[in-house]
Amino acid sequence: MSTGLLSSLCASIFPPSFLLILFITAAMVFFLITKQAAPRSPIPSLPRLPVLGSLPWLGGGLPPHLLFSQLARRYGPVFSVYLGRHHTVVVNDHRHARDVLMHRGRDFAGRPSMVTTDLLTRGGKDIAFSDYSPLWKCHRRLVHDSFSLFGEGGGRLQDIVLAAVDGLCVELCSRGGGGFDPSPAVTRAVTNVICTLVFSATYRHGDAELQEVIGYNDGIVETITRGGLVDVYPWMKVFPNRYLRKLKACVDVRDRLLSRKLEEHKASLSDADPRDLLDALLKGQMKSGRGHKSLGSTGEGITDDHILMTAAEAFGAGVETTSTTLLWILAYLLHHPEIQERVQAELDEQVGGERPVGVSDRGRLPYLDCVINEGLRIRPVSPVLIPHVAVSDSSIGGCAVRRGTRVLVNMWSIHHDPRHWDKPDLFSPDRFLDDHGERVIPAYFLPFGAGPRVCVGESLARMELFLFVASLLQRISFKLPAGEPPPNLQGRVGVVLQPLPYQVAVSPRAGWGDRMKCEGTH
Ligand code: STR
Repeated sequence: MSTGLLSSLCASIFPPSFLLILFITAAMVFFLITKQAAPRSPIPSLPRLPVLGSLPWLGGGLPPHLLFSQLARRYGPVFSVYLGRHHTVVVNDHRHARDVLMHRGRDFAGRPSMVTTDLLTRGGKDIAFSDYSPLWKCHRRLVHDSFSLFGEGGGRLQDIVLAAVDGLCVELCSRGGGGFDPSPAVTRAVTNVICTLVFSATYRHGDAELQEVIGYNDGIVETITRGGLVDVYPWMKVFPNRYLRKLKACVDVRDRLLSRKLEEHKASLSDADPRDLLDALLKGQMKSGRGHKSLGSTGEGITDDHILMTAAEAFGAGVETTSTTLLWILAYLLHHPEIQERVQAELDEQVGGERPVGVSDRGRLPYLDCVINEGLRIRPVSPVLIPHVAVSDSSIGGCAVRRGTRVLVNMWSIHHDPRHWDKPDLFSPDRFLDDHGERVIPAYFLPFGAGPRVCVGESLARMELFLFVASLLQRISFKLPAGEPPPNLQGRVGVVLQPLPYQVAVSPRAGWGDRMKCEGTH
């Protein structure tokens, strides 16, 4: 039958308007069916070779966050690369990041198993690197609840931090107006806070055990950074690797020290309030019932290994991140003395110099809060967060993503997106204040991540940063030493994004100078 005959036959049976409606309806049904069946255009992907993956196209020597930001300009905000044989989606804008972290947070809450972190965490008995599982959720809740004990209400953290800040101020002032690198003193103070928080130890300057803690931590940081290639190509672990060897040695020292502390705590545990994080974890472990059968697939609950790895991670995470953020903020204040003066004016007006700053002052010090936020925005310590893994088939921005795909969230590009931040490379705390001088937290500011994997120490970290910055600036002014260039702000990527070493000169502020001199002579 010819089409001409068919159409004249149809036209004689159905009126033309009916045919038109039928056609439109059929087209709509077809469109809806095909839209559901096939995802929208797939995620743009870099080329790849067998074994090497996309490595040849990832050259140029740029650190990952900058490289990905550059690739996003060419491939769009979401693209995929093969890191070795691992299909990895890289997300560079806040809308898709919120999809991954929050809206579909559970789908993407997995973690890859990596050679270095498995070694660091006894195969994922920690919080940050452990894969998503019912046991992990229970472990995370326990850590969260234990942290809360030292949080806002308790005031314990405040006492611990203020004691460490006192020591830090004395140490900084004893170096006087000449130039020096503030990093060792800041790291020591922050390490001391974590030692007190985790196992109630407070160390004096030069204490052998404190040096041991700082030593193994430095070793882990260095070796994780340099030995990381085995994480991309796990088969490389068959070759001798001096970084992996050193990492193992440092982890051994760490575990010996922490096991000793754990045993001491077990022996002296009482019904009284927990003295520190180890006590809180041990009590929580007892309450949740050791060896709780319904939890893990292996049938075991929170074990001593979990407690040990939590303590170890609290160290690593608590020291590296906080000291690095403090050093970034200080570096930017050296570039912007007018911002330092404005924070100090706010402190003088709201707190004065007669008493220490407390957590309860936070509401009265909005500008100081903005300075901290701006530091966290412009130099996020974890510029591409920790890799996520899809634990089930899911999607990002409507594009299908298969289970097992790794996802990197490039927080750097989100925090420097010119569509959301005016002059993103400028340190400008005012962007966190609205027209009425009230604090605002934009949706595209996520320095601690978000969703099920959000940093478990966030509120602890924020409180600690607040107390450190406030107390330091209340008592001390920081200046560039005469003839020194301002700090290099480019940063160096290790386990966290760190500032390059720089020099600072300090002078005690009015009211504190005399006190410092007395204390400093001890
Ligand atoms: C630093 C070195 C160390 O001794 C232990 C750890 C384990 C936790 C890591 C930490 C590291 C680096 C910063 C991390 C942290 C977990 C969360 C934090 C990666 C390797 C960030 O996401 C910034």
